[in-house]
Amino acid sequence: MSASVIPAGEKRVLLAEPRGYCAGVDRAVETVERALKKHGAPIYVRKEIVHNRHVVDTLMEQGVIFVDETDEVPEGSLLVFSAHGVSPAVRDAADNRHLHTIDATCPLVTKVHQEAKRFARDDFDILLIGHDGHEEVEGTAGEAPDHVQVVNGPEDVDKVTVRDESKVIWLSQTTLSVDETMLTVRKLRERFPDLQDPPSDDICYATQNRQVAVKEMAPRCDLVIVVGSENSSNSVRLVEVALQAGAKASHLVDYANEIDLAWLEGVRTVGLTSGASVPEILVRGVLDLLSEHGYADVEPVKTAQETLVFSLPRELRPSRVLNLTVKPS
Ligand code: 0CN
Ligand code: SF4
Repeated sequence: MSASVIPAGEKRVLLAEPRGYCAGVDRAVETVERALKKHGAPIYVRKEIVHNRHVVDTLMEQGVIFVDETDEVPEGSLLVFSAHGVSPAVRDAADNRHLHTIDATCPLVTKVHQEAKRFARDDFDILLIGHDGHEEVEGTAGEAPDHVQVVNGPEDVDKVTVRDESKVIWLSQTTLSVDETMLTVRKLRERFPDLQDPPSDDICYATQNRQVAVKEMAPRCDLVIVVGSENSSNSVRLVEVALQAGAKASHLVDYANEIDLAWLEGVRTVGLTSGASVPEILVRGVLDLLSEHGYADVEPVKTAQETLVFSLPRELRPSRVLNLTVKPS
């Protein structure tokens, strides 16, 4: 037996909980499914409804057409805005084409938009920590383009200039690494001691909870597999968090068949988690593959219980049944 071969009895999987769908993704995907059922194909979605290849491919097979911009949508059609939110300019463009729109923006992204509007109204300089080019950042920055500067990370802090150092606030994208964001904030505060914090956490509960679970299991893992797509910010952050928290290796995969069996050589403990946009069926696929290779022992690592559910956009809520029974007089 070679030194790197681990006896089956010693192999195990640590399965992070919570993982996978958050309340905002669940709502966004259901919004598209219900809109399709109600209005029939084709319906249009601006950008990917959530950043997951499997979700997008599945909806495309059902008749959803994903577009980059509103001008690709025929006048009068139905357009859904994705979970990541849109700027007022995008809403105006959709109105100008007389599109019927349904907004699947996560309410926790909308909350950050409201903060941006409020602090712009009070004439603050808003330092939006987030990734340039990410749809959510474009949407939030678009609420107050004259007041918002995007700060990608600690390396951007020196470039920031503000008009009045006593009126500066930081806000953030919802799906960042908590630790890296706090590092950026510390560096910003060294430059601007009066920097104000957001009224409440902008990094959402789901992003935070998935990072906490990964941090808990990573020090015990030879390998952490994160199921998620490359353009999914929160999923990519989980790989980084796993490595920073002590996992010996970590990889992001969309599907089980992307796992390179060489990754498993000499591995006793595999950690497994998934991003907030990832359907559980994809995690099951990875568990099946791991089981075929001797990792049948699965131990949950539970750090939080999630119960949040968001109601669907108004247009898709079941209509209330009115009791029209007329009582005899
Ligand atoms: O993967 P997602 O669609 O988006 P990001 O992590 O890239 O922001 O997950 C849902 C998050 C939202 C909004
Ligand atoms: Fe909403 Fe957070 Fe989910 Fe994004 S990751 S959709 S902000 S709950």
